[in-house]
Amino acid sequence: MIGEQQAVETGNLIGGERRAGVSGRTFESRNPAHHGEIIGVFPQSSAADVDAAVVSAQRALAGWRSTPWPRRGEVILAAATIMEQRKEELARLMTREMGKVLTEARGDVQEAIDMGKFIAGEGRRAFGETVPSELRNKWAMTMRQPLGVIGCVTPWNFPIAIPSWKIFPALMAGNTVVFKPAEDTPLCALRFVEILEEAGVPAGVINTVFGNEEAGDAVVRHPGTVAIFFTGSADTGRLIAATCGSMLKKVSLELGGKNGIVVMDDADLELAVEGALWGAFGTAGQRCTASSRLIVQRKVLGDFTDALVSRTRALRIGNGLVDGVDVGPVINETQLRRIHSYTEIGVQEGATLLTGGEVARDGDLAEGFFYAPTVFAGVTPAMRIAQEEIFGPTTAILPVESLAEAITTANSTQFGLSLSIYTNDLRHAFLAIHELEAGIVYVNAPTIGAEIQLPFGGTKNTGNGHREAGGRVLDEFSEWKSIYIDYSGRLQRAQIDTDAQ
Ligand code: UN1
Repeated sequence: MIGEQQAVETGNLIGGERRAGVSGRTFESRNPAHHGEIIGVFPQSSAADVDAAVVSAQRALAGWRSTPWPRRGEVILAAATIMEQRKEELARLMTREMGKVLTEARGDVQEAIDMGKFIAGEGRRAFGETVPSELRNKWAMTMRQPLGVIGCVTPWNFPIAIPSWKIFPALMAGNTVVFKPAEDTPLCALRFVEILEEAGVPAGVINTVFGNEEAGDAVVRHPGTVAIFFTGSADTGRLIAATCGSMLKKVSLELGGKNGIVVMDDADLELAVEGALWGAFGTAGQRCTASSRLIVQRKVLGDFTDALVSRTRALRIGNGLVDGVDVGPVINETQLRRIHSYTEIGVQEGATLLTGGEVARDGDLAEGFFYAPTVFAGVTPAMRIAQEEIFGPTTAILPVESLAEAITTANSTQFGLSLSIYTNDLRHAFLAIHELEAGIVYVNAPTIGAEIQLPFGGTKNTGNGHREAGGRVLDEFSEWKSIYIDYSGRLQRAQIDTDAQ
């Protein structure tokens, strides 16, 4: 079997030690392309494990927050450099554990390297402001302070990149972290954290507890975590927001998407087809940015659909470690069933299934969780397949007559992560940039592929108004302190003594 290696067995990483879970229960991580292959065995953590992790993070806070910013930046840069050296090994591991094809796994690791390098520079650039005071002989300025112990709860679809978006800036700002990675990709998380340790992150600054939603819930509820950073489903996000709301805890949520590509009559059709194929079926559609709706103007509908279907049929499904494979497995059996249930829903709703729509079982594929890339046509905005996040290789073509209808259709979901338009008309492009309700808009490119130096996140039910990455990312991970220094030697009253000499 390709890439098979010995299964890893580990405990949680708390205070620089490997600790078995308190309950003694464990779970396995398995290869979604060959379900028989066990990748590793990890503790099924409970509230007691999370408590130990929080206590360890609290103990480490004083030392880490007082470590100079530039020194913290050097540690993060060292981590990014180690990742760069071990990129291939990490990518191969990711393909085995999560399933995405190797080229994309390399991209995932690269995104984390980019994030590390980008944020490390903040070590010498985390500026505050010097602000004029309204009073004479009085100085006013601001500085950033860490939040404290923060909880990071991350998904399986970007098993290294997404943790890096949260953990690198959290550490840069002087916070300590309790990290609960997804149950489907614990080994990627373990390797990422080991690299942080190797780079010089002191014991207790990052503490990792493996497990399922029980552990995640304990991280959210623990009174010692002062802020929660979560990427995952809208349903879970709502529960987390409610808990954090009642505890007055800061919470950053990056949730679902129902992203759409608009294809105008004046578009470069070949480019649009290629973009749709990549946006819909890259990562087997398991991106929150996946292009799950294709909103196509009538004149090009026939040609676009024909080209897309023939290109979709030519995609090679298989183990992502094999050269030439385009679409890997989906993450697990539950997701496979869920994806197929949406095929049934689409058919029941009266959409036309053009290709795919079934579990792929040929030969070796029966050993894993593969789903044939699926295209529906004749979809209307109200259908569930046009509204709900499927998180699999399924896309829906929605015909429209005009730019106005295209924009209304694109905006007609509860989510607002990423929208795109293919057009050669500058007017159409700029109108779309203004009118599309999303945190990210692309022109002549699909909805996936955000770069870390720009803010990432969405409007509406995609989140709660926060952004990850980008130039302002430290605002999410630090608090402002305002400092006034009165050197007049007498009492000066703000708002009252403003004219005093
Ligand atoms: C996600 O799917 O949760 O923009 C993140 C992209 C990637 C990140 C996706 N850079 O598609």
